[in-house]
Amino acid sequence: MNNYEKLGFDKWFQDRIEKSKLNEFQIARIVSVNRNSFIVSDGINDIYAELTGKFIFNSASSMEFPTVGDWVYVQIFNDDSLAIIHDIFPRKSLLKRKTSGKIIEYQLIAANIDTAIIMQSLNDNFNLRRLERYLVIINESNITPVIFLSKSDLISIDEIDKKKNDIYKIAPNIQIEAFSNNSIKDIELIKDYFIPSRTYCLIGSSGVGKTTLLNNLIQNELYKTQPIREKDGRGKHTTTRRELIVIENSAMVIDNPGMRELGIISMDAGLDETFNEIVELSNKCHFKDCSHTVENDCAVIKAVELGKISKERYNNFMKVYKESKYYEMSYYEKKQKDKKFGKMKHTYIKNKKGFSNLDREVDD
Ligand SMILES: Nc1nc2c(ncn2[C@@H]2O[C@H](COP(=O)(O)OP(=O)(O)OP(=O)(O)O)[C@@H](O)[C@H]2O)c(=O)[nH]1
Ligand SMILES: [Mg+2]
Ligand SMILES: [Zn+2]
Repeated sequence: MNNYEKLGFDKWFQDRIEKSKLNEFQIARIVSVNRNSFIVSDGINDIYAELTGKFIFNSASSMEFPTVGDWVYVQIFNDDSLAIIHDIFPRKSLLKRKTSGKIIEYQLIAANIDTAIIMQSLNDNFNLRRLERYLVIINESNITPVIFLSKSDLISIDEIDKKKNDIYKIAPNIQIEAFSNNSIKDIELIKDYFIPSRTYCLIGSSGVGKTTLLNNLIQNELYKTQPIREKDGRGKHTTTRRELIVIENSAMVIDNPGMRELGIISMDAGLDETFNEIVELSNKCHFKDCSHTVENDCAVIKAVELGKISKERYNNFMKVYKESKYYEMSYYEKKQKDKKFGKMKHTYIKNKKGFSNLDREVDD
């Protein structure tokens, strides 16, 4: 295995190399982002990097800028002390979230992640509804989700089993690991879980123990952790930036700051997968734009009444569904939007060479 392959440059990326670029450029992976500067790795060295002016000028939206985990073409100068980023590889996967506020804007979390580890602490952060929201985001990103339940030292085995069962009810095929960061034995077991050259991303609320796990995996207190506030049991947002870290067995882990709120992107793939049986049923509703609340002949409500779908699951679905932008729009608005979307896309492509902020609508 060469150094690139070790860093995760697998067949998927090899098939997408633009051979002519290799005359001029080298390949590297973004390991951290700091406003407009980056650290890239070629598998041996970490190198400070910046974008070319052309790249900045030609990028119409934040989605086109490199993020942690991206593969890029670079030119390296001065004995590995500076790299210039010329272009970016297609992304195998992209984890992003909608930022708060009315305008649809995205914050990129990480690119080219194989597995996202959703972490909740068993004692006070466990929440099925939040879990479902994370699952929606991950499922629409082409990434495998797994669930790590931390702080198992703080509750009984019976309680752990019950919580696991509750998760299986909403996500029957998901892998769940309960563990304690304070147990050497647990950490040894958790380590086996990480496969060399794959990229993992830790996500979950502040204070659940993401960075503590990372420190355990690299057997070093390299990264800062902090006790949670006594008063409300919440974390303090100790981690403030994203970074790709190669752990002992050469798997890669991206730590993340705890996320306060998650924006659901739209009524698409993620919601479909997370609430698969409900979305399928909704095709059988009498009204095409059924809100599944008061309508006669609503297949979803019927299934709830017959006990085929639990009341809880229905409620969770409705909460997420209502937050999806699509739901809030009237039928008329939806039609207008679809039309406008077609037009916008057109203008966008035309304007792409210049600087345009139409990308917001187009990405929606
Ligand atoms: N009892 C117990 N405490 C833990 C465990 N894991 C982490 N902690 C403690 O929880 C606190 C928060 O841990 P962090 O690793 O900083 O949490 P984080 O998820 O990285 O938080 P942010 O960086 O703010 O997103 C620290 O005081 C840890 O020592 C665990 O398994 N059991
Ligand atoms: Mg942290
Ligand atoms: Zn319905």
